[in-house]
Amino acid sequence: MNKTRITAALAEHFDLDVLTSKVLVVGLGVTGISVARFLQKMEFKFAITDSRDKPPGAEVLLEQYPDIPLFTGGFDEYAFNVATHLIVSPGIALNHKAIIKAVANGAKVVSDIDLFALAVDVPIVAITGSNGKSTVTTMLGDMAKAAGKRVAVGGNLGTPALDLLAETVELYVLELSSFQLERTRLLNAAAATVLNVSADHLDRHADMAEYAAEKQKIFNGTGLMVINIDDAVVDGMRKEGREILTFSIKTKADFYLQKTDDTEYLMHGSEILMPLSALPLEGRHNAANALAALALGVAVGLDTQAMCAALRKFKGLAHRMQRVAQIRGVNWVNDSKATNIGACVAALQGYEQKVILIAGGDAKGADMAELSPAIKEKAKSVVLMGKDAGLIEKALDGSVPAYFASDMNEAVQIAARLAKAGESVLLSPACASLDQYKNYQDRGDKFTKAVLALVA
Ligand code: UMA
Ligand code: ADP
Repeated sequence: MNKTRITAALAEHFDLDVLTSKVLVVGLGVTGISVARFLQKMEFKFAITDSRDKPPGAEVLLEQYPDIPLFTGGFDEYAFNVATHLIVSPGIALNHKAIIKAVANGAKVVSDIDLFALAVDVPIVAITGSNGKSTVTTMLGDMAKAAGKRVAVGGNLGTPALDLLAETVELYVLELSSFQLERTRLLNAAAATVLNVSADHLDRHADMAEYAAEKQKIFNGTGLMVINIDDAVVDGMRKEGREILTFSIKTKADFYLQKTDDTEYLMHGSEILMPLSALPLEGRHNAANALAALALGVAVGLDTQAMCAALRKFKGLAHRMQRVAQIRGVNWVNDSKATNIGACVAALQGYEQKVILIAGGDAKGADMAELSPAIKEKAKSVVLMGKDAGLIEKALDGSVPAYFASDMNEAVQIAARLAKAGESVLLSPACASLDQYKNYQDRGDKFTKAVLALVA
């Protein structure tokens, strides 16, 4: 890292000064720790605050940086009063009263993604969307590796952007959430995409227009835009004068699907890339994901053959349409990562025969009426659980038999009684998991455990 260049850029864009700025890192999860490491390397003075009594990163911090002041168990008023800069983790809303007050007193809010953008001087590919981000980010990372690039992959996917920084990296591939984009100004990705926009996180964003506007920020700058022309909201994000590559699973685009002699192919213009059947993933939405990854890869000069070789080997991520078992002829599928309506609808649409759907959790302010047409069309019955189970039942209005379960074991047992050989039971909750589980992985693991217990 060229420290002199980075500190000069931080001073220019954020008035961040190594000697005089008082930086407060707000939030001590993985982002907060990554920011602390970065600031320490850059020799800034800073403190950290987290409203929890025992934030997840506290042990790492105390072990690695015992001298950094840490305020926990509330947002410390003094720390906010003296701060000139707040570096706020994505999980913390900017309308928190401590942040509003500090900003009114002149403090500047900076995101870890902006710090990252200023530190990097090689191409960045940035990926957002309501669904498919992690899949496309991982696909593109695999493609870049197959094409021989030294690539670093992370962001909302798991490894915070600042922890990816390394001299040897030739290409960064970042998954970005609306929470991260909301507070990012300086990202100028070489290529970026918004995969799709459907209702999500409406407990944090005022409405769909605001949510889409945050996502659109990924296109700030001058880089190439990869546009999903099947999604009207995304199609409306095109900017005049910018280089654009389009993709579609419905119609002809720069990257699209074409059927010839009963075989469907992934296409780039007139070039056949590979048969769709060679992509080892369930669901048509994954064809869209593959086309988006190919377009991004072409945008940054990756070799097409190497990208297709990576796609042929791509096994998909856990908790996304993951087949966990076939028991007495019943297929059990874990799609716990379906934390919004769009993902659940995509999962249901992939089935020809009706399924038994396990759904529910925290709807995050979404209108469950938008889910009911897909359930009516594709579900034989539903097993509902979690905080907003009642909202789904209400939206279905008696049109599909609904059963309630208090936990995953009970949900799986009810589904096992309902399912006949040849049918599928799909966990695709359309809701966040945090009302009943640590996270979506925990929910998916509990589902798998309960399913495997059926054999015993
Ligand atoms: N905190 C407070 N007060 C609050 C809320 C949170 O002090 O009111 C503290 C928490 O105690 C926590 C800290 O803030 O210790 C940081 O919280 P964070 O939620 O930002 O967590 P990180 O560990 O930094 O993880 C974040 C992303 N989390 C969220 O956006 C909620 C991770 O995405 C991401 O992988 C990581 O940065 C690295 O970039 C997770 C996620 O759920 C997977 N993302 C959402 C999604 O995918 O739908 C957007
Ligand atoms: P994200 O990182 O945006 O949450 P993931 O790749 O982790 O995306 O997938 C999350 C959920 O969305 C899973 O249930 C998955 O099956 C579904 N999904 C993946 N890609 C798409 C897509 N292009 N359109 C709709 N749903 C999708």
